[in-house]
Amino acid sequence: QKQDLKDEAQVTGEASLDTFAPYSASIASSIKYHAEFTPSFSPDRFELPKAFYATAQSIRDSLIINWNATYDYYEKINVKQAYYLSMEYLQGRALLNVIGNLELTGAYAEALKKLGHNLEDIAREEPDAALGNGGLGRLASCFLDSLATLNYPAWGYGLRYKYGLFKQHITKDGQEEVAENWLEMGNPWELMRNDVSYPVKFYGEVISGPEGTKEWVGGEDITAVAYDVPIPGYRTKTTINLRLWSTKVAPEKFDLSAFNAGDHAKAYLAMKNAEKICYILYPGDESLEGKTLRLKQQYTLCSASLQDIIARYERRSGESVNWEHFPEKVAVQMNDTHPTLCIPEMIRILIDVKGLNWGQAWNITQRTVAYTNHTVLPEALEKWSLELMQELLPRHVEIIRMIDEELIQTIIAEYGTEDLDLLQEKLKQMRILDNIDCLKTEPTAEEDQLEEEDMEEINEVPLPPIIEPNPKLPKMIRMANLCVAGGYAVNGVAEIHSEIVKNEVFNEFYQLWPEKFQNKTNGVTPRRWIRFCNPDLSKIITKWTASEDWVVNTEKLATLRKFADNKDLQSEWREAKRRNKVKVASFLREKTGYIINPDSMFDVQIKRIHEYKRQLLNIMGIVYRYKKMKEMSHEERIASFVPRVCMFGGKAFATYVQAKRIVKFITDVGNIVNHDPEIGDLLKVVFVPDYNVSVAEMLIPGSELSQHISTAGMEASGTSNMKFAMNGCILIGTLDGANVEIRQEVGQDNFFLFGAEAHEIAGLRKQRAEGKFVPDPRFEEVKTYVRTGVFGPYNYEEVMGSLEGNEGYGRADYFLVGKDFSELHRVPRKG
Ligand code: GL9
Repeated sequence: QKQDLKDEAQVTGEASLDTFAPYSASIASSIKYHAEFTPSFSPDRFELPKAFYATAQSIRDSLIINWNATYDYYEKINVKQAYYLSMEYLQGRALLNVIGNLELTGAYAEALKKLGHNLEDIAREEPDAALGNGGLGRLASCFLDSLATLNYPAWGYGLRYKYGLFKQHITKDGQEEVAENWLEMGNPWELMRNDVSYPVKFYGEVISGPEGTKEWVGGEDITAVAYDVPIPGYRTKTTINLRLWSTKVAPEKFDLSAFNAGDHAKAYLAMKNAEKICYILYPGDESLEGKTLRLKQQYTLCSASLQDIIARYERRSGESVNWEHFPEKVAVQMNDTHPTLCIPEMIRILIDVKGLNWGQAWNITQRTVAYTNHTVLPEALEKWSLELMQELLPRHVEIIRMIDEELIQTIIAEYGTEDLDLLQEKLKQMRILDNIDCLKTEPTAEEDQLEEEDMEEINEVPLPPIIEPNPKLPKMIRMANLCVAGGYAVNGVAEIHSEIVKNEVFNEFYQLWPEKFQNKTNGVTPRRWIRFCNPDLSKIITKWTASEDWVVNTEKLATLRKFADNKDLQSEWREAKRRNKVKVASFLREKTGYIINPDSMFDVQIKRIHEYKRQLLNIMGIVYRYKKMKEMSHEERIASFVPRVCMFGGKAFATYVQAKRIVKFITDVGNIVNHDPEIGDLLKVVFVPDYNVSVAEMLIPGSELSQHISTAGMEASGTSNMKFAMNGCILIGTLDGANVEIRQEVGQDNFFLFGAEAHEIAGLRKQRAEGKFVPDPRFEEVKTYVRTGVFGPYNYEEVMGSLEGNEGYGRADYFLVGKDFSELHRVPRKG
């Protein structure tokens, strides 16, 4: 009965002091204990930020207990484990999630009250852990929460960047990037494992041993050290692990004699070289130094994680290690192509360290690894220069060559050599090595080991036709092709995207291995994205569905359907939305100084700033609306428009010049519109600075209309679309990514659909390029208006020009803003 009471209090959030008394007293004393005995701050005052750190440390004890129990259990039953390898995790804050998952929110609120603090203030003190750029990283974090909640034996592996995604300041010049030192005051959620570290090698050379064995020697050795972040599930003891690697110099590499001789710089060099690998998330890779660092990061993640996974497999196997059974105990999922080096690294360890032969290692790897594709943008499909890879990872290049050779043989076996043109075309599309001769000039390592008669058999397979490499073009390694060839499964992240993956991006591979291709539509954790970020709505859902089951099983939300017309539900729903909007208004006032009316419609577009996501389409529509308002009398305006606040949030990649111009354009429009006395509350345009996970948790519950308006076919899935839908917000969008499935689920009447469809895009671009497309006159009107300088002295020529066929502005309206604009202009009427 006590448990029931506690649950009830959790749900309503209106628990009396009595309910939590037994818990809150011990929690308060634990917090006080940590403030005193885990000291990272002076002893005298119990204030922020110290109060946050002590609070986090107090709950960490429970996490450790559950982490250990989960680990011991998996160890004992020797379960098959899934490993998610990702260069990015966009975790956000942890405190409310941890205490919420452990169902201790009310107890913590009480305990902190006793100590003179407020839980919300304490929670706000935590810096966002932003080890990711956007949707791809946030997806990884949502998966971890869901895996723990559903009791899956799974771990995440990643890198512990010292600086996460930059902080965004909005100045008069637009976006400015500032380093994000999230670890400055320490990270209470991580457990450093001094006893879990692995050597990672770069450069050096490969020497052949007597029996065809290979040894990779010399070069630069660093050490990767494990930091574990416990990931608790909701209402379960299961606490899984996010293992993040940090890099340091291998102990024997610190040059003590150089230091003693006074050459301090030399002595530090090795140390700095090792440490800088984990300095920042996504170092700019335009320079060779940047590229090298990024490749070192990727290899560090793959090498350390695989050594760890393989060591665990051996330990759990006990006396008899049978490598054939490895895929029955281990699955490695690659989050995009960033961890592709897992494939050659697994093969390297199995052959060079564990003594398996090529056939065994290649087969085991292919049964263990799988790949998720997250984008169809050609510029995002990773390629690495052979030269750089050869220098940094010479042994891996040998292995990649052998995989390429295997693939060539498969292609020849499939298509034969009769139709040479066909074969050439297939090889050109599918090979891993691009612009590199595929003639087997030397016997491969495996062939070296073969008996003569086996060799004869191999020689019966005709040699592939020669495609002369073009010496003027760079020799490249295509990582996605390596993933498809090396893995047992390839998935897209929404139905429409997976179709594009099969029918366009990897069509040749789909024809060869249709069975590998799958769809796994993205998802988001309903704990963070409803239950904890929107407690008011959660109470309503729980009340009307008469259970809390929806928190772990979102299908239960459908129960609400039968009450959709119920007036009481509707008014409760509206009140909750209004309270969330008031919070948004006060947040915006604090961050931007703009005062907005919570009774306006809140229209929100929050996501990375990218041309394909078309923030430009949205702002051009807003400018049109503004111009029409200005042309009307006061009475007409009031009668014609619903008061609306248009919010934008998102970061532009630091070197993406056009995206930064768009940020500047939006803020300039806001600057004029928001100070226009004729317009008043009818229209406000607000750019929310420094958009991150925590900002999303606040904005989404208070939104009414959200924009998901990418050029059809270009947004693989999107995940904020799901979060908005879950918080009772209407979507406006194109038939792209997961919008398609959301629209099916919520019904056509609850989704504002517009824009060209994916299958029309290529044709429309062609028309556009041939000058056959006549833009909507209203679109021309907006461009002309912007060019008059109404929004200030900034030169918008590059932005407007990109929407036209003008020379010098790149691809003329490649994203078809001018095409879809005509469907967006419609002015909503009252009623
Ligand atoms: C992305 C896609 O663009 C999104 O549509 C998708 O929802 C997510 C998760 O699958 O992956 N791919 C990608 O490279 N990013 C995505 O958001 N980019 C960033 O994370 C910055």
